Amino acid sequence: MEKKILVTGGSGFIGSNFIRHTLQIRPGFQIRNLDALTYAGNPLNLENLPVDHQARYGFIQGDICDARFLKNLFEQETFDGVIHFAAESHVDRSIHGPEAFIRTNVNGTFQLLEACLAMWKQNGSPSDFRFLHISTDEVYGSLGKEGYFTEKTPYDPSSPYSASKASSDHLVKAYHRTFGLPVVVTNCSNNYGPYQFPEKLIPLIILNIIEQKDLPVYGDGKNIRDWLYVIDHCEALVTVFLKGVIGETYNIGGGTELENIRIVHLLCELLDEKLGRSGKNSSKSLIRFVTDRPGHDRRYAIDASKIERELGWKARFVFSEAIARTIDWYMDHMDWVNSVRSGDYRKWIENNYGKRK
Ligand code: NAD
Ligand code: TDX
Repeated sequence: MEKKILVTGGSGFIGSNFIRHTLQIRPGFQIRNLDALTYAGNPLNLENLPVDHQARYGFIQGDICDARFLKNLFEQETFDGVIHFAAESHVDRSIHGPEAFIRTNVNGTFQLLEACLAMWKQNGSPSDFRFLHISTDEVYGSLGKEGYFTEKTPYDPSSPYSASKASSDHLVKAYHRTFGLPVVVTNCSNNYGPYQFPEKLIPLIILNIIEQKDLPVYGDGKNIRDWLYVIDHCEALVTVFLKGVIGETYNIGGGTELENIRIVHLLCELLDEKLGRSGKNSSKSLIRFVTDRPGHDRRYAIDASKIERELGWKARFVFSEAIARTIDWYMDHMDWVNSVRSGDYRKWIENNYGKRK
C-alpha cells in the first residue's frame, strides 16, 4: 500500500522509533518528519538509516504553532495522513514551566488541525485520510489499587502536561464531530526503549547507575506505571492508522505494572551484574528517596482489550527481555548520550533535583 505520511515530532523518542520501524515494515510508506528540534528532538536519532529507507524519508524543520509555515507546507505537499507526536512531554518540566506545554500541546495541535482541515477539504475530503493523534494514559488521572483505564474512563488530568494533552485530545475529537476530519486518537501508557531522553525515569536511572550518581526516587517509590516497549507502541500505531475506526479512541498498554522502586532495584541488579559490582559497592546504595512530585499520580494501568479485540494488536515484548535490551542500547550508545546531555540538560538536572534533596 502506497502512502505519503507527515509525522510531527519524529526526532523525539517515540517518533524516531516509529519512523525507523515503519520504514522497515511498510515498504510502501514515504515519511516526512516535521520537527522543531527542541531540546528533546535530535537529528542523530534518525542518522544512519539504510539507503533504501533514506530514499523514502525527508526532514522538515518547523514549528507546529506556526500557522503560516503549515499553510505553505500543505500548499507545496499533499499527505495521505498525519501522525501527530510533537509535544512537550515531560511532567516535571510542566510543573516548572507550564507555558511551553500550552503553546505546543494545545495551540500547536489546534494550528495543525486547522491546516490539516484546509488541506483535506482542498483535496476533496478523501475518506481514507487519517489524522492520528498520539496521546497518553495520564489524561485519565490516577487509579487506586484496583481497576483499569478504559476508553470510557472520564478525563481527570493532574499535571499541566496531562491537562494540555487532554485539551488536545478534545480538540482533535471536536474537529471530527464538527468538521468531519477523519481522526483517530490513541492513549498509551509509559514507554521505554532506545533514544529516550535521559530526563525520564528509566534512562536517567540507567545512566546514573553507570556513572555512580544518586538515584532519585520520588516520594515512597510506590507509584505504579504500566510499561510498554516502544516498538510495541509503534506497531499499535501503524495498526490504528491503517485499521482504526474514524472518531474512535484506542487505549494502548503492555499490562506490565511495576512500582518505581522495583524498577530501580531491577536496573541496579541488572547493571551490577554487567559492571561487576556487589556487596558494599552495590548500586542500590545510591538510591535516595527525594521530595515527591506535586500532584504525583499514584497508579496507571491500561485496559487494552479494545485494540486487541477489534484490531488484533497485542504487545509482544516481554519486560524482562526488553529492559535488558534497553540497558545494552544505552551502554553501547554513550556517544549519543553525551551529545544529548548539553548545557541545557545539566541546567535542568540542577533545577529539578537540586531542590528535592
Ligand atoms: P519527546 O519529548 O521525546 O519528543 C517530542 C518531539 O516533538 C521532539 O522531537 C521535539 O523536538 C518535537 N516538538 C516539540 N515541540 C514542537 C513544536 N512546537 N513543533 C514541532 N515539533 C515539536 O516525546 P516522546 O516521549 O517521544 O512522546 C511523543 C508523543 O507521545 C507525545 O505526544 C507524548 O505526549 C506521547 N506519549 C508519550 C509517552 C511516553 O512514555 N514517552 C507515552 C504516551 C504518550
Ligand atoms: O527522577 C525521577 N524519579 C522518579 O521517581 C523521575 C524522572 C521520575 N520518577 C517517577 C515519577 C513517575 O512515577 O517515575 C515515574 C515515571 O516518571 P517519568 O519517566 O517522568 O514518566 P511519567 O511522569 O509517568 O510520564 C511518562 O509516561 C506518560 C512520559 O514522560 C509521558 O510523556 C507519557 O505521557
